[in-house]
Amino acid sequence: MASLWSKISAILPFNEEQFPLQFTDRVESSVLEMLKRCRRQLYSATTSASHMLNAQIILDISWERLNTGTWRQVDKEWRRVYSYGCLFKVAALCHGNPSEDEVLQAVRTCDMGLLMGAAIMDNILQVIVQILQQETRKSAKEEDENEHSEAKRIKIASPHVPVIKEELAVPRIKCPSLESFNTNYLLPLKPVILEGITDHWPAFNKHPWSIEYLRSVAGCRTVPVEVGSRYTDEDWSQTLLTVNEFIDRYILNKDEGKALGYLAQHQLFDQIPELKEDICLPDYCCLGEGDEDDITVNAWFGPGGTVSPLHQDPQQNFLAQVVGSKYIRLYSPEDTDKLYPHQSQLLHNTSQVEVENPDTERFPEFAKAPYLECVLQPGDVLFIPVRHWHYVRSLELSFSVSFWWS
Ligand SMILES: O=C(O)CCC(=O)C(=O)O
Repeated sequence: MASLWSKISAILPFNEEQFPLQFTDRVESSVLEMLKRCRRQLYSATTSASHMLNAQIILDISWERLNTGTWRQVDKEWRRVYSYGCLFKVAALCHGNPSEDEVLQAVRTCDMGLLMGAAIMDNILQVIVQILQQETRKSAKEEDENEHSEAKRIKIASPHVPVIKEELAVPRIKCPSLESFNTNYLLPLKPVILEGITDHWPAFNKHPWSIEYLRSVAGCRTVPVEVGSRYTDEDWSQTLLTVNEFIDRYILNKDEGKALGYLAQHQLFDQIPELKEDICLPDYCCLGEGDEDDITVNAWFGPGGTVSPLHQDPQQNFLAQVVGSKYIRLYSPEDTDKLYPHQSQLLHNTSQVEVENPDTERFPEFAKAPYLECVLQPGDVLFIPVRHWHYVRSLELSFSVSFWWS
């Protein structure tokens, strides 16, 4: 991997003078001095253990700042310092002739910077991680070939598939015109399943999404994962895992008896642009008032049985099913009083009711709330109007993508 360093150094500024290190005085001068020392070392001909040590000092100091107070209170300057720490650590790891393990550590370091830091130097960590991934892909491919039958080993749970009553079924429509969608669904805020609008997505054709494909484009990438059946449960938590670890542990269930895991997050497509290229924004988003850049694209990847409790969101939503199927219930915001939202500020958008097993004594009005339901199949896109309550349970291994837009 000797050429790796030449690829990385080619995207670094040409010399120390051109390497930006500008911070406000909220970053202490001692930290700035340490950053400058790392910068000097980056351009020195020799490498020594102190390069790694100094990068780690920056990471440790900024990590403490990142973990003080709530995330909103964290000063962006400290997130930038953290990203610089990641950049210097990656340089220390990849200088010379890094081992496979050092390259994997460098990928993880870039991901930590992308997740916890703030963009620096035209998002240089994103560019570096692409270079690193090209190196790791070769060995990942070999492993894939050895494990090519793993998809067949996925335990098929026998999910409880509800029978959808015709009168409660979310209507379906094939490729409506923009005008027809606007008049009949968007303006009156009525849910509908749009069929046939994802046929051209590479995720269904050029690169059909599968466990093998995910391993090949993102296996070594570190991502946040939700652990637990549902986010309202007390034992629910979040952790960081590589996509390979997530698949082994929660999709292939190698650790028998573990809780459910859900890769549910909005950064995935920014972190792994190859995956974003496999999906397309639905044209209907142009009917909104917001900019295309304001659309949030979320990934929802998990085994059968993951549940998103009944909740509402402040934006319009297109929920597209790519792999597997999901049972979904929708309630109108007009019926919020029958849905018993949690009292706390944090969960006020989430109902206390377990939709498929309601406690009728505690929540007597719930049974009176009218609803629509559906089983979302690959290729279907469900329009969930703004503030419509939705409950989602995956019936099998599932990957969906949602677009939040205004
Ligand atoms: O698919 C899921 O589990 C939840 C989707 C969701 O809540 C959303 O897109 O807002």
